[in-house]
Amino acid sequence: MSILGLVVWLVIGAWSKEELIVNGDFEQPLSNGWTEETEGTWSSIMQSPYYDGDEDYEVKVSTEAGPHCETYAYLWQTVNTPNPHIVEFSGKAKFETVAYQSEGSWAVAQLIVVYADAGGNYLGDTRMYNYPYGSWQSDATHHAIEIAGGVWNEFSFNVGEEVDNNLSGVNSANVKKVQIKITANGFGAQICIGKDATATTYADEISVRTETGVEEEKISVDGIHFSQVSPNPFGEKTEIRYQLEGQKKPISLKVYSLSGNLIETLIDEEQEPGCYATHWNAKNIPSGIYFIQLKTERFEDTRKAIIMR
Ligand SMILES: [Ca+2]
Ligand SMILES: [Ca+2]
Repeated sequence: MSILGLVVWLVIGAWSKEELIVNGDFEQPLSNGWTEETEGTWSSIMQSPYYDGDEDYEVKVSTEAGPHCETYAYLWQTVNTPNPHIVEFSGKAKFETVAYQSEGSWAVAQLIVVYADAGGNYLGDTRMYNYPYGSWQSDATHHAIEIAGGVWNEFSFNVGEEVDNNLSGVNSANVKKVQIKITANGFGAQICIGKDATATTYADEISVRTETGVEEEKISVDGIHFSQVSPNPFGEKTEIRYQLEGQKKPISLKVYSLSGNLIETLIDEEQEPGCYATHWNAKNIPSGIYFIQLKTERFEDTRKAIIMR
């Protein structure tokens, strides 16, 4: 990395981390940021420092189902994520489930990351779950990850990559909202008089944040090498370099605003293999953060560009 590159990275890195979840560490009352819903006498959502050995508070989302009833406890929060490729999810969770399965009871504990469009319509989800009474299959809009019960787990992923890699039925470009849902569900069958099924999800350090540091160069599966945008930040004009390998293919190079609106189409055509340099003249574009997206049928990559005057 050149000295100039290092300076740019430090400047951008200093600006560009933003936590979107409110009270994701559960140190404040749950009414700050979170929404609760429970069904059933023995369902509860509580915070305490004693669910985990560390010093601070965690949350416990729990349900206990008696005979003939299905009960649950849900805790959730929704945030806006203009560009999922710069959004990182992370969190800690522990799952516990017990049910008299031989009598038909069941229990499930989950930490779910739900993807929605700008209007809040459900697109798909990633669910970390503990359900010892059978395995769930992933499909085009659900990524089901089975987690052993009884121990704390740490999870983290880039939202855009998760959708691209594991949810074939969801277009990551449409993901404009992410909902974190901490849940416990139970069903009590007919025999027992007491509590037939219990499910508990403990959680802490839930984070959904934007990270817009300078990305490393990377080689794609579709024979594209998207190089750095330079200069960056810039005042009027910058140069975007990329390389195409393999065969002639349709590509597009487009500029989007932070909120996902198309600003300009720089290229939209078939191109032969080779090295390309394109200029973006942004003289009439306001200062701010923009995303330059290079796309083919099988590949999509985005670079941040900053106009600073
Ligand atoms: Ca905490
Ligand atoms: Ca603790």
